[in-house]
Formats: sequence, structure tokens, C-alpha cells
Amino acid sequence: MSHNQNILTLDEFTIQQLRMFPKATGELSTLLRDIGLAAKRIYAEVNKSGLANIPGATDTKNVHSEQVQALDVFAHNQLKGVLKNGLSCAGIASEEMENIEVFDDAANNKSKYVVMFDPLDGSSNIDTNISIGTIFGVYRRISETGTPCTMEDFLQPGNKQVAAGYIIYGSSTMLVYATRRGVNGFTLDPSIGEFCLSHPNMQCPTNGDSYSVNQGYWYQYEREIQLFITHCQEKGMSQRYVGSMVADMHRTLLKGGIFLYPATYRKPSGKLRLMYECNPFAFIIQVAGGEAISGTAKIIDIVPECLHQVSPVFIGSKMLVGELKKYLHPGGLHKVYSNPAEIEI
Ligand code: AHM
Ligand code: MG
Repeated sequence: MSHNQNILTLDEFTIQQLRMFPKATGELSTLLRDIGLAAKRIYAEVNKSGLANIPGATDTKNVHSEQVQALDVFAHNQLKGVLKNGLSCAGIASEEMENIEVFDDAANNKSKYVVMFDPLDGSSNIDTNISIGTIFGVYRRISETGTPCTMEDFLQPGNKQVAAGYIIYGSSTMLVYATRRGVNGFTLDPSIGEFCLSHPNMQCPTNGDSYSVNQGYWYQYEREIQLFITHCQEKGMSQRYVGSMVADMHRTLLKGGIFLYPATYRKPSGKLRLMYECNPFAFIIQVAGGEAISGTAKIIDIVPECLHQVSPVFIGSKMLVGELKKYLHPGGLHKVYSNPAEIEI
């Protein structure tokens, strides 16, 4: 089979971008290339899951008390490996690690960036062949280059990201990343082992006809959220919920719609991680013309207090997030939940 030589690979695309900015150092391009390499290795392993001798859950729980899957650990190690061996990352924070890891050596101390990632999001879906993904956000460090990076480099609001992206391991594998200049999507061509530009300049449609929420928690949602979901139903919108944020957000970015992970009675601060899940997607969706809020603030404006902070998140098409805002109270939601234990069914 012949290959279309007009389609740019991820490397060619980042080099082309560099040519437009002669003063750029190429450090961010190298970093994205490194992440692309880790993504290919994770893709190869994810594709094998289900085969004999590929273990599922490990004996450990992560900092969020969730069961760690063997592939979570594999994905974490691959990302850490490429970033540590590369020249563009001073340190990392990962959903699977309690603390930051500072790559304290002469080469890495010189780099401008730190990276935060969820190595394998939706990993509880591995066993059932449902799409899963990797999510990452890249920040310019605040501490002086030439020295080891510090915690303050990581505890920055999402609006300080210089790039953010995700990889979806689905019916095909795609890497999508955003810088302030735009969002571009690359599909892995397994026959040449390269990510190829397939979705240039992605825009989130201003409106959409689906809402994405775990409706099983209906009785745990605040009244305002229930009213908004009812509003979506009255409009005849479809409900779509994979339960893998990467898959739900990929659809929302391509087709429009709104994704909600509200606070619940059991998780009154929300479930999704601000640094590893909410911020990267909020950055991507905003560059693509959409919007992302927590209910009281723009996601990317939240100043984090700790690495593993969680937040409610409402994200997607601008018009739909606008409609949701009409249901929210200016000072925040009322935090009035029903206790599911008291509900008579
Ligand atoms: P994970 O990082 O442990 O995989 O959890 C995050 C996932 C998201 O991908 C998804 O949107 C959400 O958890 C689903 O949660 P729930 O099953 O409560 O609806
Ligand atoms: Mg996750």
C-alpha cells in the first residue's frame, strides 16, 4: 500500500511549526515527540491486554484509593522514562504518584518545562475493551532553569499551561494536543508507526446534541444539576457516557455537547483530578472555542492547593455551558444533596 506523502507526521508538523518561529528553541517540540514515543509504546501494550500473561489489577491502591492496574504502572513508567531520558522536562507529577519527581541532573535541570499526567485514564475499563487514554499538561517552570524544579512549578493554575493533550487508545489511536495557537489531532498509522496529522485545527462546535454524565448518580446530584439535566432531556438531547473521560471528551471535542462530572453526595468536591484531568481538557477545549467551568470558576483559573485536588467539571460547547450557567447560583451551588441511603425506591 502506498502512503500519502502529503500527510505530515507529528515530527514533521512540529518542525514546520518551529520554522514559523525562528527564535523558538524546539524544546516543546522535542517534549511532544517524547510523549508521542511513550504513547506508541503504551498503545502496543494496551492492544495486547486480554492476552494470556498480561496481569490486570495489582495489589496496590493509588493515592486516590483506586485499584492500580498493571497497565497504569506500565504507562506511568513509559512516560517517566521518555521524559527523564529526554532534554525537555525538569520533573513530573502523575496521578499514580503521591509526590512530584524531580529529574535532578545537569541536563534536565536546564529544561524549561514540567509535565503533569494521568498515564492511563479510565483504566478500570481495560478488561472490557473500552477506549482508554493518557492525559497531559505542560507548564513552564517558575523556578530558575539550571536548578532542580520545585513544587511551585507544579502548583500553577491551568491557564499557565503552554500545551496540553491526550492520547486515545480506541478503534484507532490518536494523539491530540493544543498550544495557544490551536488544537491538532494525529492518528497513529500502525503500518509506519507514526502519528499522522488527520485533524488539523480542531474546533469544538458551539452547540451539540448530547450531554454526558453518569446518570446513575442522579439522586446524589444537587438540585440545580438535576434541573439542567432535565432541561437537556426536554430539549430531546441524547445521553452519551462511556465512563472514560478521554473517550467522552474526544467525542465532545469533535461533535460538540457537554460533559459533566458534578459534585455528588458521596464526593462533595467532585471526582476528577484538577491537575491531571480537568486542566488539560479545559485548556484544549478553550483553545478549540469551548468552555470549562467548575460551577464557581473557570477551571483553568483555579489556583491549586495540592497536587491531587479534585473538582466538579462542566465542559464542552460554549452554548451548552452557557445554558448550564443559568441554572447555577452566583455564589456556587447550594450543596443540597439527597442522601441516597434515605431514598425510598
Ligand atoms: P481513573 O483516572 O481512575 O481512570 O478515573 C477517572 C475516570 C474518568 O475517565 C471517567 O470520566 C470517570 O472516572 C468515570 O467515573 P464514574 O464511574 O464515577 O462515572
Ligand atoms: Mg484518570
